[in-house]
Amino acid sequence: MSSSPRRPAGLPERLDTDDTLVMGVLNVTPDSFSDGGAHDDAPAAISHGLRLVGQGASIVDVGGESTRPGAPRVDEDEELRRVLPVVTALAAKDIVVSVDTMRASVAAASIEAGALIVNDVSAGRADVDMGPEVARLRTRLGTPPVFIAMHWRGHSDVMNELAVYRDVARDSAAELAERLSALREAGVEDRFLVADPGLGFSKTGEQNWEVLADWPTLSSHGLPLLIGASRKRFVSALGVDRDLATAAISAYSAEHGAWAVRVHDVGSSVAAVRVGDRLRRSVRR
Ligand code: PMM
Repeated sequence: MSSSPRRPAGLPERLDTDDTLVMGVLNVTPDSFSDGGAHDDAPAAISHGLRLVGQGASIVDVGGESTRPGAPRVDEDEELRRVLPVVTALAAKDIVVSVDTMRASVAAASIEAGALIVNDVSAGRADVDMGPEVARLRTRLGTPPVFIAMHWRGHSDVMNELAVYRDVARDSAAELAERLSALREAGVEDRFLVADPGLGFSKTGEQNWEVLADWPTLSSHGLPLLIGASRKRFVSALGVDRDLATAAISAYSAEHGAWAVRVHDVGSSVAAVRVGDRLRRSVRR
């Protein structure tokens, strides 16, 4: 459906597949709305990460700062304390780890600890050093890290007030395109970039559905795409099992050619992306 590259450079060969990948969420935070802080200590978080891989996750996304609407920021030392032992242990098992952070210093320390991907929900807006730092970094595989750049308008304490658009799909894609240009100017190469529409970030329930429904606009960046709908309010608001509803969005995303989906419940989305992949291959273009 889209002619965008299917996947970024810089990852192990086993991820060189046309199948949509499943990224498992590992929030190492006491205030995460998703897991209630159940993994706020390294051993529990590490075993949860291994469980995600066992269920079929190709990537584990480790985050030490909640981005839940209204959440306060954590300081840098605390963020490092939460993520580094987990990144180190999972990377030592040759697991592909991404670090979900808005801080260049945390990105750098995590790449040093073995992560291969920097997932910055602010796409370099929260920390001006992020773009140049990621361009400079080299992973344990000897390449720059993959950089996931998401559409973002502001920190969690204010983001719900910022959900004002003329046309949410087009406006948010245009804003992300500006960020992508800034990152390229900072030296991040296109082949390491992934775009993410930022579902649930400064968008009302209805606006999230409008963004997701407009796949041509969503995929207009000419980059691999990551979709993160898992357990978000607009999904829970359907009033059905939020992981099954997330899996349905995973099938839709795979059918449209997403590179990866970011989910909490890996098993259901692994099955769902297989259906989406299978359909995509049989669609007459
Ligand atoms: N959503 C959350 C956190 N990080 N990263 C990317 N790239 N895309 C997302 O949609 C995204 C993200 C918030 O969800 P969580 O608190 O359940 O992890």
